Amino acid sequence: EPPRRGLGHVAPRHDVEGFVGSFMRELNYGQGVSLTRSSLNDRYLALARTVRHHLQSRWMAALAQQADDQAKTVCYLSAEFLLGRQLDNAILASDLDDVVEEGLGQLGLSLSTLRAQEIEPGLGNGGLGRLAACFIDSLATMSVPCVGYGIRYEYGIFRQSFEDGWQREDTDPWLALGNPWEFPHPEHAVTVNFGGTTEHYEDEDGATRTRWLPDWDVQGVPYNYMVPGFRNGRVNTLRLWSAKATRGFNLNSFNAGDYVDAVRAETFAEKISMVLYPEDSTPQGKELRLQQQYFFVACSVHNFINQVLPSDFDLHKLPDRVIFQLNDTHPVIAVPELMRVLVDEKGFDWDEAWTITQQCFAYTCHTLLPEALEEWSIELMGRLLPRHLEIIRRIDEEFRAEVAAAFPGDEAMPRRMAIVGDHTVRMAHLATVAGSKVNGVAELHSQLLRDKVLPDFSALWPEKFTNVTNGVTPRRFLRLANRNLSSLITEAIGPGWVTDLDRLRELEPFADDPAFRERFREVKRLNKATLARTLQSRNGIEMPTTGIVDIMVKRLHEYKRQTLKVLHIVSLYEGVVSGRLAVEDVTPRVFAFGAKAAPGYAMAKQIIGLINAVGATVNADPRLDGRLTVVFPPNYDVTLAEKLIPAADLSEQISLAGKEASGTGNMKLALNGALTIGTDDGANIEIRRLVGDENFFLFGLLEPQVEELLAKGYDPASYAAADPRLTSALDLIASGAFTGGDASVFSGLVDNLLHHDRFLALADFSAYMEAQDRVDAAYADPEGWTRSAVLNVARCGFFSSDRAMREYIDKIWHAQPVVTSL
Ligand code: 26M
Repeated sequence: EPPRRGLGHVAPRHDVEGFVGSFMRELNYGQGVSLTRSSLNDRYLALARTVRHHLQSRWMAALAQQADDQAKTVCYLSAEFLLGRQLDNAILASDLDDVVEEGLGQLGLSLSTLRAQEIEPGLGNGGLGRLAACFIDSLATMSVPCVGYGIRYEYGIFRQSFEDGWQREDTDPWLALGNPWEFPHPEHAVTVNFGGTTEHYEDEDGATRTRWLPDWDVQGVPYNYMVPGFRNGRVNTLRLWSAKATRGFNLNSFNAGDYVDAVRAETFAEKISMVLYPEDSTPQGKELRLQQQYFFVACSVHNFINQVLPSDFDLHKLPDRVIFQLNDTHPVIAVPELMRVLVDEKGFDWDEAWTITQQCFAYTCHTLLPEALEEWSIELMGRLLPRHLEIIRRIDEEFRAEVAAAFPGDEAMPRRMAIVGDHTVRMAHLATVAGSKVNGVAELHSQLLRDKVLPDFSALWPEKFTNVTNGVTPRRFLRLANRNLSSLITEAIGPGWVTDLDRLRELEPFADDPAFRERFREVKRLNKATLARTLQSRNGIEMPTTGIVDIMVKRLHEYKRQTLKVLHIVSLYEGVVSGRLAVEDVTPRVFAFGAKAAPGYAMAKQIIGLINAVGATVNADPRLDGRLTVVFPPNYDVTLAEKLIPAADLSEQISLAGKEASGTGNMKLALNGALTIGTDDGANIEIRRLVGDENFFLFGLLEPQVEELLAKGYDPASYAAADPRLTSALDLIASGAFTGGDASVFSGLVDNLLHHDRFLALADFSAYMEAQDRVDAAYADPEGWTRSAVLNVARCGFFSSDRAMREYIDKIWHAQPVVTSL
């Protein structure tokens, strides 16, 4: 039925009175409670729904317009979207800050109390998932049509707590109190097939075709989320899929009519979207994980082709209307899926379908660690997705023939480059062969990707490889997370930086203005005080607010080298207790860690135990005069990041050169005025180039030196022997000084460092200590330090995810912004 007037919806009132009325209606009729009897959660839900109305009205307009525009849509396929809390972002995007503050005030409610009630959707592990969230924010702000496609995990990343300093994991029932931000559409559920066999048959024209005779299926129910642009009237969609058992669950291997088995089958199907896998490297090849990947990708491809595009759309023109961006290899099964849809379902010739498919995909790689490259066993792939395996084999055969033709006589080449290996399907190879473009996420990473990870492919198709350095959204990570600094910046240069971050350059002259610098320091002091209050109420942690706030927040991984940070702390501690260092000479510092370890990663969990053990000892030792404090709040997440980052003076980015693809926390910290102590790795390199050597503390081996050292044979013990501070620090840990005298607790960890040390922590120790001395010296000059900090802010506009999206659009997607009428 056509709408009777206008756009078919009413817009909510954008004033205090309208807000209060709407809020009270949501409370009374949405939640069914009076204001006086309402719980905190009632009030939060009513507020969220009230704010939501303002976005919904624009959302409906944007969707209507998109259909008219026939614009190219970016379909961002990602197994993870680490969104963070939604309320503040929605208020900011719809320019309701003042209205909400004032309206709640009239009702005697406080926004800060209500916002604390929101549980963040932790639908990602770390960098890759958070990047996806930043990208869709930027695309909405730039009015580029985009659908984010992913999984609505019932349980997000695990909740971390510490028991005697050891990590413990609990589930994350983030949906338990209700989710006001999602719109389920069970009427648009998509059927996803699994298992069974394939069958060849002759069609009416006598052509041989294939059909898949699957064994079981599940339904994918879409849940839509609004992705609002910053005050531009644009709202894009994030569509997350939830698995639901098919009505009259069709699992042939179960006995028909067996009621109890049927119910068991239901939980079997719904397991698919139950939980996020908590590994962010070293994939385990688990069957359920492959089910997740195919599940969301099949739903997404089907949704775009059959539900988003008009029903009469000519699929030969598909590349004009869509680009599927593969966020790492996790969604790469979309490639054979699109081939299957075009060839088996829509009747395309193979070659025609392949030409279309290749234009519709592009692939972003996020790693360099060989153990992180996904491979699936052929046996599993054949059992779960028999038709897809056939398609992959044909792609592989044709590709190997192409390689053989391009490099005649080189027999090793087609074997090395094969998609289907002896026992596994190599997903990165499939993504590279299928994608129109392949990109790394920082300059060094893209170069190493070409030279080290996929050298044969870059020889064959040099023009396929490109770089887009990552970025972060300035809305969430500066404007919202650091309101104090945002106000100061806006006072100085106006508000335009929020959507044009290069304009932060205009701050440069203020670095030389002593009054501005004093105000900048005041901002840091306020942010430190806020952090201290947060840690106190969140975890009962006592955090001093003077001295350097030195922050290392990221997943726990050996290559990121949290151990190197610990060795620095232990060495300072050992220096004071042994009398080598006078306590008055120790610069006061708060060392703040945030890190989750994958539950199965034993060494990472040991390192967490070590950080906590060292922290407990150091914090309690009166000989340090309170100058060194270790804080390690459990369960680092986006919400906590938003408190830690604005308070930071020093950003620790100390991965072994050549291992961190990019890093994005490094960008967030620099943008918030922290100076970086870092290696020549990932986006650190670009940060240093932009902010200037004199405003960055560089240390450590360069990537080629790492290669060289490993090639000639690395002996970590010799480095320990050569630096007495390192010997003493390792001895102190090994002695049991941090474990009540029990020397056995960390002996494995220390042995590993002395005899293996895969990531060369000991080789970089002396250089790191020397760089930390430079940090202390610089901090002793507050004016010089602040000048550097201001210049870090002024020169990091490049790291906006708006810029990253601009580059994807120009180099890879060739999409266009659409004009939205407010
Ligand atoms: C794979 C298989 C099974 C279970 C989980 C995974 C998996 C999940 C996430 C593997 C890797 C995952 O993420 C990798 C990641 O976060 N990489 C980071 O990406 C960031 C954004 O590009 C970069 O800034 C970081 O340097 C890079 O480590």
